Amino acid sequence: MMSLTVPYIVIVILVLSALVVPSAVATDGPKVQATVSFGQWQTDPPLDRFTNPNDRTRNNHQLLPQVVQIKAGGAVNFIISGFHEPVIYGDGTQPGDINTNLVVPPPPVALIDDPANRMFRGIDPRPLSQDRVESVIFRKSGTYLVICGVQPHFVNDGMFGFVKVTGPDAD
Ligand SMILES: [Cu+2]
Repeated sequence: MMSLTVPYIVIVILVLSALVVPSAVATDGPKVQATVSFGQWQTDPPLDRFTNPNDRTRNNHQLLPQVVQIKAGGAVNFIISGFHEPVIYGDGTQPGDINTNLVVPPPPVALIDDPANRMFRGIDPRPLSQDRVESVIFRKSGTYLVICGVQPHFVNDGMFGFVKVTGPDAD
């Protein structure tokens, strides 16, 4: 009898704990996550990636949507198509604050490497498959700048956006 009673109590405690946890952290409800398309393959004229999977002349350099809003404790899933690198800066950073002369030099292209106020840098895209996902959690409210670290994409094409995170903070 004792051997059955103890596990039953443990299960009850675990179930009760599971009911409490979702109210303490933002793991449920609307705006707990958002998806950002980070670079897009073009379709006009038609693009056939079957034989040429990474035709850089047929890639669109935008964040879609450019602004997303989530709750603190939520995540943004960056769906990366093509040669790009998501880099995220702290609350209040503006595009003009980025020193685009600080770079990891080519080849094949300069990658912006300004560490000031940087809170996240995606994996080095040079040796990788170009299509991938990086999911990033935001625990504190604020407005966060997201740029593409590929220097000409940010400087020439304005490839950046913002993540707006609403409180309360998920500390
Ligand atoms: Cu890019």
